[in-house]
Amino acid sequence: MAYFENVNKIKYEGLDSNNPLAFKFYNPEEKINGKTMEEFLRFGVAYWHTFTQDLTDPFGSGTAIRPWNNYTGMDLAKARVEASFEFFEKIGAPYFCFHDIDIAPEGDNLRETNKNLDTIVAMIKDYQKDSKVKLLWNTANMFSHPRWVHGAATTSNADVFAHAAAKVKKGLEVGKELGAENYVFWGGREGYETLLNTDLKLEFDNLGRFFHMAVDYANEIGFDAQFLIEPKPKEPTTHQYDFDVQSGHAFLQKYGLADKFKFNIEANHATLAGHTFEHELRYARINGMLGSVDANQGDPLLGWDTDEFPSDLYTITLAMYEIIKNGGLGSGGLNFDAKVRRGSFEPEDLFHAHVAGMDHFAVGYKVANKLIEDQVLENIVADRYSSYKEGIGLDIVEGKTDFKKLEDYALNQTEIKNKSGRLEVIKATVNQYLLRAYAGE
Ligand code: XLS
Ligand code: NI
Ligand code: NI
Repeated sequence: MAYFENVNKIKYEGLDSNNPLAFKFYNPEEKINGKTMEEFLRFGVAYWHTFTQDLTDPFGSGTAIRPWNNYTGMDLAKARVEASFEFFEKIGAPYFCFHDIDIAPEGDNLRETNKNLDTIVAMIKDYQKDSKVKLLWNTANMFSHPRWVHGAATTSNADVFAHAAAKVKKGLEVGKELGAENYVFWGGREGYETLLNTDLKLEFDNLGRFFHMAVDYANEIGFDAQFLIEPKPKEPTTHQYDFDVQSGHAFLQKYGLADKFKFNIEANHATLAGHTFEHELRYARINGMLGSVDANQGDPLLGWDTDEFPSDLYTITLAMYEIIKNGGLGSGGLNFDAKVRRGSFEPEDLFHAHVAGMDHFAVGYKVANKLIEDQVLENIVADRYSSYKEGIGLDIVEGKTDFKKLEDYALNQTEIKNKSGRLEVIKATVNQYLLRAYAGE
């Protein structure tokens, strides 16, 4: 049975195509630097946004028309699996991602929940046999149910901590069963509302203990996926512990976990933290911590996680610049942690949204690649820091100076000259590269 009868397999038709259900830029087979776009970009579909959620917002109920809407309970979960593999196949995304409760409903207790999960996991495994589609990552939803009200690994309630451990234990087993390439920890409720009732030190220490136990258990069962922390500064919690990559990295280092984890960086979370997307990617990259990406974008006029499909070509280009410089994402990928707007409620909108996201990343990839090929930013940066290549600058970076020597040098300086940073022309150059891509060059 087909759930998306009106949609055929999406093909690459090129820049001149007017077919909304065709790629204009993303050509999965096109090779860049010896790799096909499909191999390098590693697109993933987020199960929760695409198959589970109904476009509810805080002021109104769901609007989504979905061909599986007439099912309930486990039948609904099964219908979603069938629909999802049809979707993956038609859109041509090689990966998907899910939270445990996206794929199977919670039962009355943990045993029942795990049983539901086992049924659906077996079904997914069966579908995977006839499909190229792989699991980029899975995770445990430890934020929706009321039990997580005070947190999961950072809860004030030890019984909840134990429940969280059991959920992640199961998640690691599921990941292993389905061949997940990564396992994600997003601390939706790991944080606090107010310090007035919070033991900050105990909560951080418990988070460290929790992650160590997760690492140990993965080793024990031979699950070798890359572990990823997904930072977000706030929402739903007022202050979230994995605030951004820099603070997350400090946490991992303090608790001796830095060699076990990398980061899953989400564009909208970066901007909520007051950073650009590319800042988070750069910080992770220069520290060898760039693991995977949740490809979406926020609305600059709104202060929350709107999870829109990515369309800002400028930002995407700068993000792809970081990813290329990183040598790709390794076992990570570009997961569309993005939902169609509440007004885009028809099933076909799910395809339009993914076509747009994939095309936009293909543009960014090509433009960034060209920028790097021509060494545009590299030359600018090399020139800007050229004073460290010789003389006193070289002594500084080689550790051959101290304050006395530097004072001696400074006292004998006649005139200090700075060079222009040339911000405007640099931005114009990046735009020029983008516009050339529009022109198909
Ligand atoms: C929410 C997060 C979430 C994670 C996975 O803001 O982005 O969807 O990606 O738990
Ligand atoms: Ni995310
Ligand atoms: Ni998010």
